[in-house]
Amino acid sequence: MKKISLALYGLLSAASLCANIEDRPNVIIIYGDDVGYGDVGAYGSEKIPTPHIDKLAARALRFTDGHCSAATCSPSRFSMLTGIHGFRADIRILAPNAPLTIPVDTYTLADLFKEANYQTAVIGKWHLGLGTEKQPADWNAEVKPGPLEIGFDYSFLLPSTNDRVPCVYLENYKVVNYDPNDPIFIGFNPKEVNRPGSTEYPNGKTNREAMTYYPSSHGHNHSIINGIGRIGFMAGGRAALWEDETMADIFVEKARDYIKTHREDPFFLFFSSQDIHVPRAPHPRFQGKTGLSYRGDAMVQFDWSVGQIIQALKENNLLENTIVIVSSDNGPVYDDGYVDGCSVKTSQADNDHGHYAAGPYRGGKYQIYEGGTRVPFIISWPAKIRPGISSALVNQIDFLHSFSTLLDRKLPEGAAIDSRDTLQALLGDSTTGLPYMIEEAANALALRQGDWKYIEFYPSKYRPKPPSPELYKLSNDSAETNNRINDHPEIAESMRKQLHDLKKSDGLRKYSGQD
Ligand code: NG6
Ligand code: CA
Repeated sequence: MKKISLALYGLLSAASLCANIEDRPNVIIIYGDDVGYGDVGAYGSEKIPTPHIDKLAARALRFTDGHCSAATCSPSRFSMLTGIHGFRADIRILAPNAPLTIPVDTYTLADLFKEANYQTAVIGKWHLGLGTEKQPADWNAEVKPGPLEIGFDYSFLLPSTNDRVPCVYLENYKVVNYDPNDPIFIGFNPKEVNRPGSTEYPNGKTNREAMTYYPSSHGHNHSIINGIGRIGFMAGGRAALWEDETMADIFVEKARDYIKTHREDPFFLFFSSQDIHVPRAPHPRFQGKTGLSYRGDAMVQFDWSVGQIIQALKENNLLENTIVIVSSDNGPVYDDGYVDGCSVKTSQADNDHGHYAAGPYRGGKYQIYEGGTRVPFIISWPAKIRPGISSALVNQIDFLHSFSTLLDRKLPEGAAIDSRDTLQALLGDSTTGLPYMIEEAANALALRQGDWKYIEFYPSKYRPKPPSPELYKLSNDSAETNNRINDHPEIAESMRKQLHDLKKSDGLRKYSGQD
Protein backbone atom coordinates (compact mmCIF):
# COMPACT_ATOMS: atom_id res chain seq x y z
CA MET A 1 0.00 0.00 0.00
CA LYS A 2 2.71 2.36 1.03
CA LYS A 3 4.70 1.46 -2.07
CA ILE A 4 1.74 2.16 -4.34
CA SER A 5 0.97 5.50 -2.82
CA LEU A 6 4.59 6.47 -3.02
CA ALA A 7 4.69 5.52 -6.68
CA LEU A 8 1.45 7.39 -7.21
CA TYR A 9 2.85 10.35 -5.38
CA GLY A 10 5.93 10.15 -7.59
CA LEU A 11 3.81 10.15 -10.72
CA LEU A 12 1.63 12.97 -9.50
CA SER A 13 4.51 15.16 -8.52
CA ALA A 14 6.27 14.46 -11.83
CA ALA A 15 3.07 15.46 -13.60
CA SER A 16 2.64 18.61 -11.57
CA LEU A 17 6.30 19.45 -12.05
CA CYS A 18 5.82 19.07 -15.79
CA ALA A 19 2.74 21.25 -15.72
CA ASN A 20 4.68 23.76 -13.71
CA ILE A 21 7.60 23.76 -16.04
CA GLU A 22 5.30 24.18 -19.02
CA ASP A 23 3.56 27.03 -17.26
CA ARG A 24 6.85 28.74 -16.82
CA PRO A 25 8.95 28.24 -19.92
CA ASN A 26 12.25 30.04 -20.17
CA VAL A 27 12.04 33.01 -22.50
CA ILE A 28 14.87 34.35 -24.63
CA ILE A 29 14.41 37.34 -26.89
CA ILE A 30 17.25 37.40 -29.42
CA TYR A 31 17.15 40.94 -30.74
CA GLY A 32 19.02 41.85 -33.89
CA ASP A 33 20.04 45.46 -34.44
CA ASP A 34 18.94 46.85 -37.83
CA VAL A 35 18.25 43.36 -39.19
CA GLY A 36 15.83 43.70 -42.10
CA TYR A 37 12.98 41.47 -43.22
CA GLY A 38 14.97 40.36 -46.25
CA ASP A 39 18.23 39.65 -44.38
CA VAL A 40 17.13 36.19 -43.26
CA GLY A 41 17.05 33.12 -45.49
CA ALA A 42 13.67 32.03 -44.14
CA TYR A 43 12.33 35.41 -45.29
CA GLY A 44 13.76 35.13 -48.78
CA SER A 45 17.40 36.24 -48.51
CA GLU A 46 19.41 34.39 -51.14
CA LYS A 47 22.75 36.12 -50.73
CA ILE A 48 23.21 35.84 -46.98
CA PRO A 49 23.30 32.31 -45.59
CA THR A 50 21.47 32.12 -42.24
CA PRO A 51 21.27 28.35 -41.65
CA HIS A 52 20.81 28.59 -37.87
CA ILE A 53 17.89 31.00 -37.98
CA ASP A 54 16.36 29.07 -40.89
CA LYS A 55 16.57 25.81 -38.98
CA LEU A 56 14.95 27.42 -35.97
CA ALA A 57 12.26 28.97 -38.21
CA ALA A 58 11.47 25.60 -39.77
CA ARG A 59 10.50 24.31 -36.34
CA ALA A 60 8.83 27.51 -35.18
CA LEU A 61 6.10 29.95 -36.01
CA ARG A 62 7.29 32.52 -38.52
CA PHE A 63 5.34 35.74 -38.80
CA THR A 64 5.17 37.61 -42.09
CA ASP A 65 3.53 40.73 -40.63
CA GLY A 66 5.44 41.01 -37.35
CA HIS A 67 6.62 44.43 -36.22
CA CYS A 68 8.86 46.28 -33.87
CA SER A 69 7.04 49.34 -32.60
CA ALA A 70 9.31 51.95 -34.25
CA ALA A 71 11.78 52.37 -37.09
CA THR A 72 14.65 53.19 -34.72
CA CYS A 73 16.22 51.53 -31.75
CA SER A 74 15.51 53.42 -28.52
CA PRO A 75 11.74 53.79 -29.06
CA SER A 76 11.38 50.15 -30.13
CA ARG A 77 13.26 48.91 -27.10
CA PHE A 78 11.39 51.28 -24.81
CA SER A 79 8.06 49.98 -26.15
CA MET A 80 8.99 46.33 -26.03
CA LEU A 81 10.07 46.61 -22.40
CA THR A 82 7.29 48.91 -21.16
CA GLY A 83 4.30 48.26 -23.43
CA ILE A 84 4.03 52.02 -23.97
CA HIS A 85 4.36 53.74 -27.33
CA GLY A 86 7.53 55.80 -27.69
CA PHE A 87 5.67 58.83 -29.01
CA ARG A 88 3.85 59.21 -25.70
CA ALA A 89 7.17 59.88 -23.94
CA ASP A 90 8.82 61.48 -26.98
CA ILE A 91 11.52 58.80 -27.06
CA ARG A 92 14.14 59.53 -29.73
CA ILE A 93 17.48 57.95 -30.61
CA LEU A 94 19.53 58.49 -27.46
CA ALA A 95 22.83 60.35 -27.20
CA PRO A 96 25.90 58.55 -25.77
CA ASN A 97 25.48 59.76 -22.19
CA ALA A 98 21.68 60.01 -22.09
CA PRO A 99 19.89 59.25 -18.80
CA LEU A 100 17.75 56.13 -18.34
CA THR A 101 14.58 56.71 -20.38
CA ILE A 102 12.44 54.22 -18.53
CA PRO A 103 11.41 55.71 -15.18
CA VAL A 104 12.34 53.25 -12.44
CA ASP A 105 8.74 52.99 -11.26
CA THR A 106 7.49 51.96 -14.70
CA TYR A 107 6.34 48.36 -14.92
CA THR A 108 8.47 46.42 -17.40
CA LEU A 109 8.68 43.05 -19.08
CA ALA A 110 11.54 42.22 -16.73
CA ASP A 111 9.35 43.13 -13.71
CA LEU A 112 6.67 40.78 -14.97
CA PHE A 113 9.10 37.86 -15.17
CA LYS A 114 10.62 38.70 -11.83
CA GLU A 115 7.20 38.73 -10.18
CA ALA A 116 6.66 35.28 -11.66
CA ASN A 117 9.87 34.16 -9.93
CA TYR A 118 12.06 34.15 -12.99
CA GLN A 119 15.71 35.10 -13.09
CA THR A 120 16.09 38.00 -15.50
CA ALA A 121 19.04 39.24 -17.51
CA VAL A 122 19.99 41.51 -20.35
CA ILE A 123 23.15 40.81 -22.32
CA GLY A 124 24.23 43.08 -25.17
CA LYS A 125 23.19 46.44 -26.54
CA TRP A 126 21.22 48.65 -24.18
CA HIS A 127 20.70 52.14 -25.69
CA LEU A 128 18.00 53.02 -23.19
CA GLY A 129 20.19 55.41 -21.23
CA LEU A 130 21.89 55.15 -17.83
CA GLY A 131 21.98 57.50 -14.84
CA THR A 132 19.56 60.37 -14.39
CA GLU A 133 19.15 63.87 -15.79
CA LYS A 134 20.45 65.32 -12.50
CA GLN A 135 23.16 62.75 -12.01
CA PRO A 136 24.45 61.60 -15.37
CA ALA A 137 26.23 58.24 -15.47
CA ASP A 138 29.62 58.47 -13.75
CA TRP A 139 31.77 55.88 -15.49
CA ASN A 140 34.26 55.93 -12.62
CA ALA A 141 31.76 54.91 -10.00
CA GLU A 142 28.63 52.76 -9.95
CA VAL A 143 26.72 53.46 -13.14
CA LYS A 144 23.05 53.61 -12.18
CA PRO A 145 20.13 53.63 -12.40
CA GLY A 146 19.98 51.20 -15.31
CA PRO A 147 18.63 47.74 -16.09
CA LEU A 148 18.95 46.54 -12.49
CA GLU A 149 16.55 49.26 -11.37
CA ILE A 150 13.89 48.26 -13.91
CA GLY A 151 13.61 44.56 -13.25
CA PHE A 152 16.76 42.83 -14.49
CA ASP A 153 18.80 40.77 -12.01
CA TYR A 154 21.89 40.74 -14.17
CA SER A 155 23.24 42.90 -16.98
CA PHE A 156 26.24 42.81 -19.26
CA LEU A 157 26.01 45.75 -21.57
CA LEU A 158 27.24 47.56 -24.56
CA PRO A 159 25.92 50.71 -22.89
CA SER A 160 24.76 52.75 -25.89
CA THR A 161 25.42 51.64 -29.50
CA ASN A 162 28.57 50.29 -31.10
CA ASP A 163 28.97 53.59 -32.97
CA ARG A 164 28.75 55.62 -29.76
CA VAL A 165 31.07 56.09 -26.82
CA PRO A 166 31.75 54.79 -24.21
CA CYS A 167 33.41 51.83 -25.95
CA VAL A 168 33.51 49.69 -22.81
CA TYR A 169 31.41 46.86 -21.39
CA LEU A 170 29.39 47.44 -18.27
CA GLU A 171 28.66 44.46 -16.02
CA ASN A 172 25.92 45.34 -13.57
CA TYR A 173 27.13 48.69 -12.22
CA LYS A 174 30.79 48.43 -13.12
CA VAL A 175 32.93 49.04 -16.17
CA VAL A 176 34.69 45.76 -16.99
CA ASN A 177 38.50 46.04 -16.63
CA TYR A 178 38.20 49.50 -15.11
CA ASP A 179 41.51 51.15 -14.29
CA PRO A 180 41.25 53.91 -11.64
CA ASN A 181 44.44 55.44 -13.00
CA ASP A 182 42.78 56.11 -16.33
CA PRO A 183 39.39 57.59 -15.43
CA ILE A 184 36.68 57.64 -18.09
CA PHE A 185 34.86 60.75 -19.31
CA ILE A 186 32.13 60.93 -21.92
CA GLY A 187 30.56 63.93 -23.60
CA PHE A 188 29.35 65.66 -26.68
CA ASN A 189 31.89 68.41 -26.32
CA PRO A 190 35.64 67.58 -26.53
CA LYS A 191 36.25 70.10 -23.73
CA GLU A 192 34.11 68.05 -21.32
CA VAL A 193 36.38 65.05 -21.71
CA ASN A 194 39.71 66.77 -21.88
CA ARG A 195 40.92 65.61 -18.45
CA PRO A 196 44.62 65.50 -17.64
CA GLY A 197 45.91 62.01 -16.93
CA SER A 198 43.28 60.11 -18.91
CA THR A 199 44.03 58.47 -22.25
CA GLU A 200 43.28 60.79 -25.13
CA TYR A 201 41.85 59.41 -28.37
CA PRO A 202 42.32 61.01 -31.78
CA ASN A 203 39.66 63.44 -32.92
CA GLY A 204 37.93 62.32 -36.12
CA LYS A 205 37.67 65.82 -37.50
CA THR A 206 41.33 66.66 -37.22
CA ASN A 207 42.95 63.19 -37.32
CA ARG A 208 41.17 61.35 -40.08
CA GLU A 209 44.28 59.27 -40.72
CA ALA A 210 43.57 57.52 -37.39
CA MET A 211 40.46 55.91 -38.94
CA THR A 212 42.46 52.85 -39.87
CA TYR A 213 39.62 50.31 -39.80
CA TYR A 214 37.61 52.27 -42.36
CA PRO A 215 36.71 55.93 -42.68
CA SER A 216 33.43 57.41 -41.54
CA SER A 217 31.55 60.63 -41.94
CA HIS A 218 28.56 62.67 -40.83
CA GLY A 219 28.64 62.56 -37.04
CA HIS A 220 30.71 59.39 -36.76
CA ASN A 221 33.86 61.42 -36.48
CA HIS A 222 34.25 62.49 -32.88
CA SER A 223 36.55 60.12 -30.94
CA ILE A 224 38.39 57.49 -32.97
CA ILE A 225 38.61 54.25 -31.01
CA ASN A 226 40.11 51.00 -32.35
CA GLY A 227 40.63 52.86 -35.65
CA ILE A 228 36.86 53.51 -35.96
CA GLY A 229 35.17 56.90 -35.65
CA ARG A 230 32.45 57.11 -32.98
CA ILE A 231 29.62 59.44 -32.06
CA GLY A 232 30.57 61.42 -28.95
CA PHE A 233 33.88 62.07 -27.23
CA MET A 234 35.62 59.81 -24.76
CA ALA A 235 38.76 59.98 -22.64
CA GLY A 236 40.33 57.31 -20.45
CA GLY A 237 39.46 53.64 -20.04
CA ARG A 238 42.12 52.28 -22.38
CA ALA A 239 42.34 48.94 -20.53
CA ALA A 240 38.57 48.64 -20.61
CA LEU A 241 38.03 49.22 -24.33
CA TRP A 242 36.05 46.53 -26.10
CA GLU A 243 37.40 44.87 -29.23
CA ASP A 244 34.88 45.32 -32.02
CA GLU A 245 35.67 42.06 -33.76
CA THR A 246 35.16 39.89 -30.67
CA MET A 247 31.98 41.55 -29.43
CA ALA A 248 29.69 38.79 -30.71
CA ASP A 249 31.95 36.16 -29.12
CA ILE A 250 31.84 37.95 -25.77
CA PHE A 251 28.05 38.30 -25.72
CA VAL A 252 27.60 34.69 -26.79
CA GLU A 253 29.97 33.48 -24.10
CA LYS A 254 28.07 35.48 -21.47
CA ALA A 255 24.75 34.10 -22.72
CA ARG A 256 26.02 30.51 -22.76
CA ASP A 257 27.26 30.93 -19.19
CA TYR A 258 24.00 32.46 -18.12
CA ILE A 259 21.94 29.64 -19.62
CA LYS A 260 24.12 27.01 -18.00
CA THR A 261 24.14 28.66 -14.58
CA HIS A 262 20.38 29.14 -14.62
CA ARG A 263 19.32 25.84 -16.12
CA GLU A 264 17.40 24.98 -12.94
CA ASP A 265 15.47 28.26 -12.72
CA PRO A 266 13.03 29.65 -15.18
CA PHE A 267 14.77 32.63 -16.75
CA PHE A 268 14.09 35.53 -19.03
CA LEU A 269 17.08 36.53 -21.11
CA PHE A 270 17.06 39.59 -23.34
CA PHE A 271 19.95 38.85 -25.69
CA SER A 272 20.51 42.06 -27.56
CA SER A 273 23.08 41.72 -30.32
CA GLN A 274 25.01 44.67 -31.76
CA ASP A 275 24.81 42.96 -35.17
CA ILE A 276 24.23 44.26 -37.80
CA HIS A 277 24.43 47.90 -36.69
CA VAL A 278 27.28 50.10 -37.95
CA PRO A 279 30.27 50.05 -37.55
CA ARG A 280 30.14 46.47 -38.78
CA ALA A 281 33.29 44.71 -37.69
CA PRO A 282 32.59 41.00 -37.90
CA HIS A 283 35.21 38.63 -36.55
CA PRO A 284 37.79 37.80 -39.24
CA ARG A 285 36.37 34.26 -39.43
CA PHE A 286 33.16 35.78 -40.85
CA GLN A 287 34.73 38.41 -43.08
CA GLY A 288 34.15 37.71 -46.77
CA LYS A 289 31.57 35.01 -46.04
CA THR A 290 28.88 36.60 -48.18
CA GLY A 291 30.48 38.37 -51.10
CA LEU A 292 28.41 41.38 -50.03
CA SER A 293 29.86 43.99 -47.72
CA TYR A 294 30.64 43.69 -44.00
CA ARG A 295 26.92 44.15 -43.60
CA GLY A 296 26.25 40.69 -45.01
CA ASP A 297 29.16 39.18 -43.08
CA ALA A 298 27.86 40.69 -39.81
CA MET A 299 24.54 39.01 -40.56
CA VAL A 300 26.32 35.66 -40.84
CA GLN A 301 27.84 36.44 -37.46
CA PHE A 302 24.40 37.22 -36.01
CA ASP A 303 23.14 33.91 -37.37
CA TRP A 304 26.08 32.18 -35.70
CA SER A 305 25.12 33.83 -32.37
CA VAL A 306 21.58 32.48 -32.73
CA GLY A 307 23.01 29.02 -33.43
CA GLN A 308 25.21 29.22 -30.33
CA ILE A 309 22.29 30.07 -28.08
CA ILE A 310 20.21 27.20 -29.48
CA GLN A 311 23.22 24.93 -28.95
CA ALA A 312 23.53 26.06 -25.33
CA LEU A 313 19.84 25.31 -24.76
CA LYS A 314 20.28 21.84 -26.25
CA GLU A 315 23.36 21.14 -24.14
CA ASN A 316 21.37 21.98 -21.03
CA ASN A 317 18.26 20.11 -22.12
CA LEU A 318 16.24 23.28 -22.24
CA LEU A 319 15.31 23.74 -25.88
CA GLU A 320 11.96 21.96 -25.63
CA ASN A 321 10.53 24.27 -23.00
CA THR A 322 12.18 27.56 -23.91
CA ILE A 323 10.43 30.21 -25.92
CA VAL A 324 12.98 31.69 -28.30
CA ILE A 325 12.01 34.82 -30.17
CA VAL A 326 14.23 36.10 -32.96
CA SER A 327 13.45 39.59 -34.20
CA SER A 328 14.93 43.05 -34.77
CA ASP A 329 14.65 46.54 -33.29
CA ASN A 330 14.06 48.27 -36.63
CA GLY A 331 14.40 47.76 -40.34
CA PRO A 332 17.60 47.70 -42.35
CA VAL A 333 20.04 50.42 -43.30
CA TYR A 334 22.96 50.12 -45.67
CA ASP A 335 26.01 52.38 -45.40
CA ASP A 336 24.83 54.75 -42.60
CA GLY A 337 28.02 56.75 -42.37
CA TYR A 338 30.82 54.17 -42.55
CA VAL A 339 32.71 53.16 -45.67
CA ASP A 340 32.35 49.46 -44.97
CA GLY A 341 31.87 48.16 -48.50
CA CYS A 342 28.13 48.63 -48.80
CA SER A 343 27.27 49.53 -52.36
CA VAL A 344 24.69 52.09 -51.38
CA LYS A 345 25.06 55.25 -49.39
CA THR A 346 21.68 55.90 -47.85
CA SER A 347 18.78 54.10 -46.30
CA GLN A 348 16.63 55.26 -49.23
CA ALA A 349 18.42 53.12 -51.78
CA ASP A 350 17.15 49.61 -51.70
CA ASN A 351 19.85 47.05 -52.36
CA ASP A 352 23.47 46.15 -51.61
CA HIS A 353 25.07 44.25 -54.49
CA GLY A 354 21.66 42.87 -55.44
CA HIS A 355 20.65 42.03 -51.87
CA TYR A 356 17.30 43.51 -50.81
CA ALA A 357 17.54 43.97 -47.06
CA ALA A 358 13.91 44.99 -46.58
CA GLY A 359 12.72 42.12 -48.76
CA PRO A 360 9.75 43.20 -50.86
CA TYR A 361 8.99 46.20 -48.66
CA ARG A 362 9.59 49.89 -49.13
CA GLY A 363 12.03 51.90 -47.03
CA GLY A 364 13.95 50.75 -43.99
CA LYS A 365 15.38 52.09 -40.76
CA TYR A 366 14.19 55.61 -39.81
CA GLN A 367 11.28 55.40 -42.27
CA ILE A 368 7.56 55.02 -41.84
CA TYR A 369 7.13 52.59 -44.75
CA GLU A 370 6.80 48.89 -44.01
CA GLY A 371 10.54 48.25 -44.31
CA GLY A 372 11.00 50.40 -41.18
CA THR A 373 9.15 48.13 -38.76
CA ARG A 374 8.16 44.91 -40.51
CA VAL A 375 11.00 42.66 -39.39
CA PRO A 376 11.87 39.00 -39.00
CA PHE A 377 9.65 37.68 -36.22
CA ILE A 378 10.11 34.04 -35.27
CA ILE A 379 8.79 32.31 -32.17
CA SER A 380 9.97 28.85 -31.24
CA TRP A 381 8.58 26.80 -28.37
CA PRO A 382 8.86 23.15 -29.31
CA ALA A 383 6.76 21.99 -26.33
CA LYS A 384 3.77 24.12 -27.35
CA ILE A 385 3.99 25.88 -30.69
CA ARG A 386 3.37 23.98 -33.91
CA PRO A 387 5.67 25.00 -36.77
CA GLY A 388 4.13 27.16 -39.44
CA ILE A 389 3.79 30.56 -41.01
CA SER A 390 1.40 33.17 -39.70
CA SER A 391 0.24 36.31 -41.47
CA ALA A 392 -1.37 37.67 -38.28
CA LEU A 393 -0.49 41.29 -37.57
CA VAL A 394 1.61 41.27 -34.37
CA ASN A 395 3.88 43.71 -32.57
CA GLN A 396 6.63 43.47 -29.94
CA ILE A 397 4.87 46.12 -27.85
CA ASP A 398 2.29 43.44 -27.04
CA PHE A 399 4.76 40.98 -25.48
CA LEU A 400 4.22 42.42 -22.01
CA HIS A 401 0.47 41.91 -21.97
CA SER A 402 0.66 38.59 -23.82
CA PHE A 403 3.28 37.15 -21.47
CA SER A 404 1.27 38.34 -18.48
CA THR A 405 -1.58 36.19 -19.78
CA LEU A 406 0.75 33.25 -20.34
CA LEU A 407 2.08 33.55 -16.80
CA ASP A 408 -1.41 34.10 -15.45
CA ARG A 409 -0.56 37.44 -13.88
CA LYS A 410 -2.65 40.56 -13.97
CA LEU A 411 -0.95 43.70 -15.18
CA PRO A 412 -0.90 46.42 -12.51
CA GLU A 413 -3.32 49.29 -12.89
CA GLY A 414 -2.07 51.83 -15.40
CA ALA A 415 0.85 49.66 -16.60
CA ALA A 416 1.75 48.86 -20.20
CA ILE A 417 -1.04 51.07 -21.49
CA ASP A 418 -0.48 50.30 -25.16
CA SER A 419 0.14 46.57 -24.80
CA ARG A 420 -2.64 44.31 -26.02
CA ASP A 421 -3.02 40.60 -25.41
CA THR A 422 -2.10 38.79 -28.62
CA LEU A 423 -1.01 35.55 -26.95
CA GLN A 424 -3.26 33.35 -29.08
CA ALA A 425 -1.76 34.73 -32.28
CA LEU A 426 1.79 34.55 -30.90
CA LEU A 427 1.32 30.88 -30.00
CA GLY A 428 -0.30 30.11 -33.35
CA ASP A 429 -3.64 29.23 -31.73
CA SER A 430 -5.32 31.99 -33.68
CA THR A 431 -4.69 33.43 -37.13
CA THR A 432 -6.29 36.72 -36.12
CA GLY A 433 -3.81 39.39 -35.19
CA LEU A 434 -4.30 43.00 -34.19
CA PRO A 435 -7.37 44.74 -35.63
CA TYR A 436 -5.33 47.94 -35.92
CA MET A 437 -1.81 49.04 -35.06
CA ILE A 438 0.32 52.19 -34.87
CA GLU A 439 3.72 52.32 -36.58
CA GLU A 440 6.29 54.90 -35.51
CA ALA A 441 9.21 56.56 -37.27
CA ALA A 442 11.14 59.76 -36.74
CA ASN A 443 8.53 62.49 -37.19
CA ALA A 444 5.86 60.27 -38.67
CA LEU A 445 3.14 57.93 -37.47
CA ALA A 446 1.06 55.44 -39.40
CA LEU A 447 -2.11 53.56 -38.66
CA ARG A 448 -2.53 50.05 -40.04
CA GLN A 449 -6.09 48.84 -40.20
CA GLY A 450 -7.43 45.99 -42.30
CA ASP A 451 -6.36 46.51 -45.90
CA TRP A 452 -5.17 50.06 -45.35
CA LYS A 453 -2.28 52.11 -44.06
CA TYR A 454 -2.55 55.84 -43.38
CA ILE A 455 0.62 57.88 -42.82
CA GLU A 456 0.98 61.30 -41.24
CA PHE A 457 4.23 63.29 -41.23
CA TYR A 458 5.15 65.94 -38.63
CA PRO A 459 7.44 68.96 -38.85
CA SER A 460 11.01 68.63 -37.64
CA LYS A 461 14.09 70.83 -37.50
CA TYR A 462 15.28 69.31 -40.78
CA ARG A 463 11.88 69.29 -42.45
CA PRO A 464 9.83 72.20 -41.14
CA LYS A 465 7.26 71.60 -43.91
CA PRO A 466 6.38 67.92 -43.75
CA PRO A 467 4.92 66.02 -46.72
CA SER A 468 1.13 65.57 -46.92
CA PRO A 469 -0.48 62.42 -45.54
CA GLU A 470 -0.41 59.24 -47.61
CA LEU A 471 -2.72 56.25 -47.92
CA TYR A 472 -1.81 52.79 -49.20
CA LYS A 473 -3.90 49.72 -49.81
CA LEU A 474 -1.48 47.13 -48.48
CA SER A 475 -3.67 44.18 -49.42
CA ASN A 476 -2.79 44.72 -53.09
CA ASP A 477 0.12 47.15 -52.80
CA SER A 478 2.34 45.86 -50.00
CA ALA A 479 5.30 47.73 -51.50
CA GLU A 480 3.50 51.08 -50.93
CA THR A 481 4.01 52.35 -54.45
CA ASN A 482 0.61 53.86 -55.11
CA ASN A 483 -0.60 56.63 -52.80
CA ARG A 484 -4.41 56.38 -52.90
CA ILE A 485 -5.23 59.38 -50.76
CA ASN A 486 -6.92 61.30 -53.54
CA ASP A 487 -9.05 58.30 -54.52
CA HIS A 488 -10.26 57.60 -50.98
CA PRO A 489 -10.40 60.80 -48.96
CA GLU A 490 -13.17 59.31 -46.76
CA ILE A 491 -10.96 56.36 -45.69
CA ALA A 492 -8.05 58.72 -45.06
CA GLU A 493 -10.27 60.99 -42.97
CA SER A 494 -11.66 58.21 -40.83
CA MET A 495 -8.18 56.78 -40.26
CA ARG A 496 -6.81 60.23 -39.47
CA LYS A 497 -9.49 60.64 -36.86
CA GLN A 498 -8.84 57.23 -35.37
CA LEU A 499 -5.08 57.85 -35.23
CA HIS A 500 -5.70 61.13 -33.40
CA ASP A 501 -8.14 59.46 -31.02
CA LEU A 502 -5.56 56.76 -30.28
CA LYS A 503 -2.87 59.36 -29.69
CA LYS A 504 -5.07 61.24 -27.24
CA SER A 505 -6.41 58.09 -25.57
CA ASP A 506 -5.19 56.55 -22.32
CA GLY A 507 -3.57 53.81 -24.33
CA LEU A 508 -4.46 51.16 -26.86
CA ARG A 509 -5.32 48.68 -24.13
CA LYS A 510 -8.14 50.76 -22.70
CA TYR A 511 -9.22 51.93 -26.15
CA SER A 512 -9.69 48.35 -27.27
CA GLY A 513 -11.41 47.31 -24.05
CA GLN A 514 -8.53 45.15 -22.79
CA ASP A 515 -7.94 47.06 -19.59
C1 NG6 B 1 21.91 57.96 -35.89
C2 NG6 B 1 23.30 57.67 -36.38
C3 NG6 B 1 23.33 56.22 -36.86
C4 NG6 B 1 22.83 55.30 -35.78
C5 NG6 B 1 21.49 55.74 -35.27
C6 NG6 B 1 21.00 54.92 -34.12
C7 NG6 B 1 24.37 59.69 -37.34
C8 NG6 B 1 24.55 60.49 -38.56
N1 NG6 B 1 23.64 58.57 -37.49
O1 NG6 B 1 21.84 59.24 -35.39
O2 NG6 B 1 24.60 55.84 -37.27
O3 NG6 B 1 23.74 55.27 -34.70
O4 NG6 B 1 21.55 57.07 -34.85
O5 NG6 B 1 20.72 53.63 -34.52
O6 NG6 B 1 24.86 60.03 -36.29
S1 NG6 B 1 19.75 52.79 -33.63
O7 NG6 B 1 19.58 51.51 -34.30
O8 NG6 B 1 20.43 52.63 -32.36
O9 NG6 B 1 18.51 53.53 -33.55
CA1 CA C 1 18.66 49.45 -34.45
